[in-house]
Amino acid sequence: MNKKVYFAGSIRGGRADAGLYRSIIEYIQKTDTVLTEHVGDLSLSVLERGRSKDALIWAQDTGWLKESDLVIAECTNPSLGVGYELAFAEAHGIPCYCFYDPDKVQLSAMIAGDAYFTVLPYRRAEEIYPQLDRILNN
Ligand code: 6K6
Repeated sequence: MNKKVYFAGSIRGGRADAGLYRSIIEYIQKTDTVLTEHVGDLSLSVLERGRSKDALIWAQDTGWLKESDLVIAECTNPSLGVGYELAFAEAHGIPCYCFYDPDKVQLSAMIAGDAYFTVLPYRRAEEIYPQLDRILNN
């Protein structure tokens, strides 16, 4: 269907799940466009960057959010940036789907308690892909 998907996953919040992010991104890319492929980059540097660089990242990411058809977030690894992106997407009326593993984390009440978000718990990564098919209408 070639939807524009904004995939959100932790960067400075921690990269423990980066391999899963990459697998999800590659799966979505079989049928649709992922605007944020770098989130699944296993070599991504999470070193501190200057404020001017951060301003460019914010401008680029909020621009991509505004043009996206939907947001898919992997929320198991808590991330301020992912929480911000979800709130930003909600403010712009963009549908948001939030995956997380309840055996690893208690999802923030600010996500779990907001009926705007479609929250999708999973216990094995394989459970994510059929859900993606449903979300993307494939
Ligand atoms: C990109 C490639 C190499 O280095 C970078 C610089 N960092 C970021 N680039 C693009 N988006 C970013 C970057 N840092 C955070 N984000 C956005 O915030 C992503 O879209 C993630 O979904 C989210 C992660 O937030 P933190 O708070 O975990 O960093």
